[in-house]
Amino acid sequence: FLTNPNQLGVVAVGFNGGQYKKGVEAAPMALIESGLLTQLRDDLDYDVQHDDTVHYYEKDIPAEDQDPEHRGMKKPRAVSAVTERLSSQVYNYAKDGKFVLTLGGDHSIAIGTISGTAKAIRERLGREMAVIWVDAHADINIPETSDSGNIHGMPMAFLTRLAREDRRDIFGWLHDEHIVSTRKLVYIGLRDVDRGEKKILRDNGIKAFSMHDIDRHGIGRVVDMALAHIGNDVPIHLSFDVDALDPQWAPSTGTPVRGGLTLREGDFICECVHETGNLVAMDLVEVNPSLESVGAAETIRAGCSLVRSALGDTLL
Ligand code: HAR
Ligand code: MN
Ligand code: MN
Ligand code: MN
Repeated sequence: FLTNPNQLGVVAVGFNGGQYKKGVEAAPMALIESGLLTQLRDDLDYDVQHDDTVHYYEKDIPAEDQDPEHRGMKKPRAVSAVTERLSSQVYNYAKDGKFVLTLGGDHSIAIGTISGTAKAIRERLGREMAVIWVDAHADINIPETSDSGNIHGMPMAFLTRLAREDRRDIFGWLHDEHIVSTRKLVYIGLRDVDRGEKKILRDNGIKAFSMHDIDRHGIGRVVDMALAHIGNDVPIHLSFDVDALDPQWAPSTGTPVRGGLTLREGDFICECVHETGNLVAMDLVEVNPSLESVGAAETIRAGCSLVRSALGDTLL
């Protein structure tokens, strides 16, 4: 086993500083209040470790006037401080062999989660980890290709070292042990990729399955191809942006894009990744309960379903 069976560490990160819409910080509490952790304990027999508070990390975050733009990035010091602390929190669970579930928050938090598991897996198993990134977006802008300056559109660039910064207070804390190889990254569900990002994907030969590929081959073959690219017996970190789902199933998210995955396709991806036995961590991000108030309950329900699927609920 890559993780101790049924040992689950939960990290709740109510952070919204990687983009500009308020509300995504309330998602961890909304997911927990809807019964997610109780279900994992009672129905799935996980030994769930969670301190029952949502971390806003407010005291770590520099005041806005102390955090001017840098290379066009918005709130770079705030995102760096939060993700640095998150990285060690995730690392501490993962180094003990626990499966780490992180509830976001916007997708900038993946800088913290993935760096933390990558480091723990290197130390504990002497292995490089793979990342499956399920999203409408590639989130691999370098600061210079980003139109928005929002860091939730850049996490994979920092995690692969396609973007780097030496100043410690702006992601300079990311060291070799935190980094993921572009060869070990696979995307599923892409349909809104910026021009600069397409070039980055092409130039670096990064494996990506768009909605077009899913229409052509079906979700079953796409997941098989994605897992084949990663290879057998490679630890996997699944980073699931709820906007990968079609807005019909997940309307309450900051940047919805039509033409996405059905909830069943999303659950299917999670089930297949669970079935490999190699999943070591999962992020669920970009649920924003304050957007599309009628759809909030549905979006939360979809998020819970994805997590349960990744943790083995829906398999017989
Ligand atoms: N690509 C755009 C940008 O960089 C939009 C990114 C939207 N990101 C998320 N996460 N919602 O996937 O600003
Ligand atoms: Mn994303
Ligand atoms: Mn997205
Ligand atoms: Mn853009």
